[in-house]
Amino acid sequence: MKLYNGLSPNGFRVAAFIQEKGIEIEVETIDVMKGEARAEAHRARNSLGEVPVLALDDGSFLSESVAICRYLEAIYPNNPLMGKSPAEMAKIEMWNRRMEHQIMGPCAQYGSHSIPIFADKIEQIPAYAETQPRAFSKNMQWLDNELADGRTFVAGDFSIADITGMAALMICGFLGELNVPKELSHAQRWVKAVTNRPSFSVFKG
Ligand SMILES: N[C@@H](CCC(=O)N[C@@H](CS)C(=O)NCC(=O)O)C(=O)O
Repeated sequence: MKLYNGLSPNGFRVAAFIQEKGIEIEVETIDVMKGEARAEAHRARNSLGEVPVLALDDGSFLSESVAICRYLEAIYPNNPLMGKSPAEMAKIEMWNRRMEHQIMGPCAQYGSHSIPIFADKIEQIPAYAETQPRAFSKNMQWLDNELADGRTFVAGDFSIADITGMAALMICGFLGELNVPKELSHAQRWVKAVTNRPSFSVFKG
């Protein structure tokens, strides 16, 4: 097995997942900001020209960060991050989707519509990018309300859903325009809990 990965939100998700599971996988770095994910060599692994991609031992390639995590969870069941019982698995899936759409979404949209390298990939609308910090704050308010029951992590025990939220926080730090409002004490408690985990620094060496 070999992981083709690079500094990026979805790359973070898989890198942090691997660290949290306590497993080791050979990694080849793809420099996303230099456009290496779109090079022919990488498109042969993923026709969408994106990371992360996991090369399996049978010679095939698996892309999509959550699919890669699902595979790793199945072959390395220790330190489960995607739930054990059917109800836990479904709730974590629900929360992962929520964190992806509500929290990571505005960060990713802001980046996609404002970072020059993505102009080749999508039709950038700068005015749309400008709306995303407001969408992020609004959705953080929603998360704050959800966490008002005092729980530390979004879906019970620490899970892939928190990792997806951490990926959003990583982009926020990089972009500097999206912030978790200081007065949202429950959301801030979650931010503190997840950013204190060693896996939050997975890309900082
Ligand atoms: N749905 C995919 C999205 C993968 C994706 O968007 N990858 C981005 C980084 S977050 C990428 O490799 N972009 C390369 C490029 O646009 O050149 C996943 O979850 O893995």
